[in-house]
Amino acid sequence: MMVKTACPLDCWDTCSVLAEVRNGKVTALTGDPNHPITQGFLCTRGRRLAERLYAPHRVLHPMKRVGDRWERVSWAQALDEISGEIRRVLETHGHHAILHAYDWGSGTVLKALVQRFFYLLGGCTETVGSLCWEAGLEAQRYDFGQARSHAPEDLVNASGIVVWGRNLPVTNVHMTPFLKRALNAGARLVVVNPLPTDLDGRADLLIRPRPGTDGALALGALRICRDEGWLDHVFLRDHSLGWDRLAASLDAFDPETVSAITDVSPETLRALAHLYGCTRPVATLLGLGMQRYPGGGNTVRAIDALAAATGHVGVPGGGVQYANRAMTEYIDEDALTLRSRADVRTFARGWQAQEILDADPPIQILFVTRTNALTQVPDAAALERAYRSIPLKIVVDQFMTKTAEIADYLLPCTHALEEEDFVYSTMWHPYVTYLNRVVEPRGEARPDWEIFAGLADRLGFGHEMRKPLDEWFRLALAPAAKHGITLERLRAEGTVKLPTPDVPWRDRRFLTPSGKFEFASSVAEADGHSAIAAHIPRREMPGGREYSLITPHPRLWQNSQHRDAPNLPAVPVAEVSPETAAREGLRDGCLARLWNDRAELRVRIRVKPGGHPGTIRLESGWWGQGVTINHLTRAVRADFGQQTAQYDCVCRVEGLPESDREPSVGDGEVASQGIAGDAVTARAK
Ligand SMILES: Nc1nc2c(c(=O)[nH]1)N[C@H]1C(S)=C(S)[C@@H](COP(=O)(O)OP(=O)(O)OC[C@H]3O[C@@H](n4cnc5c(=O)[nH]c(N)nc54)[C@H](O)[C@@H]3O)O[C@H]1N2
Ligand SMILES: Nc1nc2c(c(=O)[nH]1)N[C@H]1C(S)=C(S)[C@@H](COP(=O)(O)OP(=O)(O)OC[C@H]3O[C@@H](n4cnc5c(=O)[nH]c(N)nc54)[C@H](O)[C@@H]3O)O[C@H]1N2
Ligand code: SF4
Ligand SMILES: [Mo]
Repeated sequence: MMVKTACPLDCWDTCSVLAEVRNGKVTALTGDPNHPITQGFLCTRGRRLAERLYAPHRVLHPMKRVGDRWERVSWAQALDEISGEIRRVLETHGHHAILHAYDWGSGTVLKALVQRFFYLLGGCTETVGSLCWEAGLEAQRYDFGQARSHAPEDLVNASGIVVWGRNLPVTNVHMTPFLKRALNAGARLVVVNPLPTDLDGRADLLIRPRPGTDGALALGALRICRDEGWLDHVFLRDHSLGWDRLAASLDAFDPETVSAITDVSPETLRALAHLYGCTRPVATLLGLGMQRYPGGGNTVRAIDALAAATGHVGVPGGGVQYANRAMTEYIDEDALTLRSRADVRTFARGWQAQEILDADPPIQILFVTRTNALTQVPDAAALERAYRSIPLKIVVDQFMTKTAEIADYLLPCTHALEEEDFVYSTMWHPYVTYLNRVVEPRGEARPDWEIFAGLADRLGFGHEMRKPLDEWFRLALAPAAKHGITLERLRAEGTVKLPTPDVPWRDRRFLTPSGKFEFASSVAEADGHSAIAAHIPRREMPGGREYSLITPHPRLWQNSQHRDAPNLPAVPVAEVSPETAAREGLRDGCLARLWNDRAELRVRIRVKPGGHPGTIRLESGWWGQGVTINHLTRAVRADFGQQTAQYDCVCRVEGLPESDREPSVGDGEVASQGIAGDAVTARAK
């Protein structure tokens, strides 16, 4: 039997998936050839969903910490004890003493019911802000009024394509066929990234900026366009606000100065300016990497300004494509959460550690859902200390994660293949896909909503959490239904397109206060920022023997979700340039230590040519040694929103004698069961 469902992972692509089921077990997962965008193939992460479903170490029963051991308990016992504590804390400290820390480990719509539970308590403290993309979203809100992307099929209309800080062939694989089609039709490709990517071989122009300096790069290119007159004067006059102010500021960005800031030669800078100024149209595909710096939001504004002033906004084959927030207009998650009724205190995901330690009322109970915060939040050692200070900690997950290791209860939730739901992502294409339940839940796993409904039963509001699923789906789909996208249609067709514009801003009516594209934004100014895009230098400056440490998303797995990954190397691999290798005496394949004043990590060196020479790459999500990558990063804030700037990080590197014991995969296994201490020390400050 084939069952159609979808991939729930936090990803650009939102694939629809065909699951082959035999005797009640999933035997194969394939891509759905009928999905217009994801077209029948899955990435490694999607294909491995079945391995995660059947992973032998998946947690299938409620677990309770008793002393330094985990004990299996019944759902009734776990829910009775936890709801008792909730009742007590509500009476003694009030609802703000309960912290709900969550993220997007699974992106299906009914996950919103977990928030509903906390809001029905009167409110709670919850994590907000982003480790991911908020500075860029805010930047595009200032410029356009909202971040919007073109339909994927529109890319073929582009004559130039700039892939700017997006690791497209790895993180957004289903864009690749559209890109290939456009390149085969003659489009020129520019790649802007300090690190090598699989696209580099096809690029007409490769730009390797010093990490965190893309804002200066874009403003430098825009200055050349200004001086050469390579501008769209009609757009500037009729459809934009504040150009003169931005244009005047560009005097500071002459090619020599920009070259000194960015390490990009004046000739390459001119080639970039020439592409934007003299090729029409140019599509800019932004990733998230370049906004995880102190000036990240301003960087996105500078790139928006470059593309807008040279005439690439609101035209087929153009756009500065970062996210597709127009989709939020068609799905009403607030109807599920009841957010507006609640009294919510907020802590930022990125720097919640200090907020927890300073909290009044103090946090008494921590609930963690859909995140492995202790591997993913920068300065993980500080967060671990803060979490450990909380008297009662409950983690809802499928695995004994680094975060679950320090909990008092681990409650097992279902896997997406065991759930009925629907899913969409506001990162890229506008399709919503229905998840049919493929198999029965393993063990005693329950959907998140049902776990919290069980607590609500005991606290006297179970009826508010238990409606037929169709009722929840209809509430969420109410705005889409006005456009004919009903639950019945979604169920029948499986995948449905939301009516977002294929070419945003074609009518030149922007969602900013002026209705124009805003080079100078009063909203940015009111939020305490420069009205125009500025270059904000990074704070941890590489130089001498200190290297930029970039910790991008892993090739083979999703964030930290790799407990099922085959052939996981026992130590993480750090890619260094030949220049760094020569300078530090590192051989390809040698063991090394990587350290800064926050932590130290043992790595295996891979010498990789082609990137910015002073940059080290280490995939994020690692937690095999007890230490995580994010013990090295800093919990600092980017300029806009509540976004972290975790790529603003430097480290040193030094070879180790081969006789040094390399931790085996077994060490990772032991550390992640929470039985042993750290295999390798985290020198937490
Ligand atoms: N395989 C895989 N795919 C994923 C994920 C995963 O974990 N694994 N995670 C998903 C999630 S949650 C997200 S948010 C997306 C992220 O998707 P992407 O934005 O494509 O990926 P990132 O790894 O966040 O970083 C993007 C790129 O930014 C580059 N970069 C870093 N600093 C700079 C800079 O200063 N300037 C420029 N120009 N580039 C810079 C990095 O080298 C990297 O190639 O991917 C999703 N897809
Ligand atoms: N250094 C560095 N740090 C980063 C990044 C980086 O590039 N570099 N990227 C950042 C980005 S873009 C992101 S999005 C974050 C991601 O941060 P997280 O969302 O914390 O990352 P994941 O490792 O995907 O953890 C999700 C957890 O949810 C669990 N889970 C899966 N499905 C469900 C479910 O249905 N219910 C529940 N309750 N749990 C479920 C998984 O088993 C997993 O443990 O990391 C950020 N951290
Ligand atoms: S992780 Fe992304 S690309 Fe991979 S199968 Fe899931 S939605 Fe598709
Ligand atoms: Mo993300």
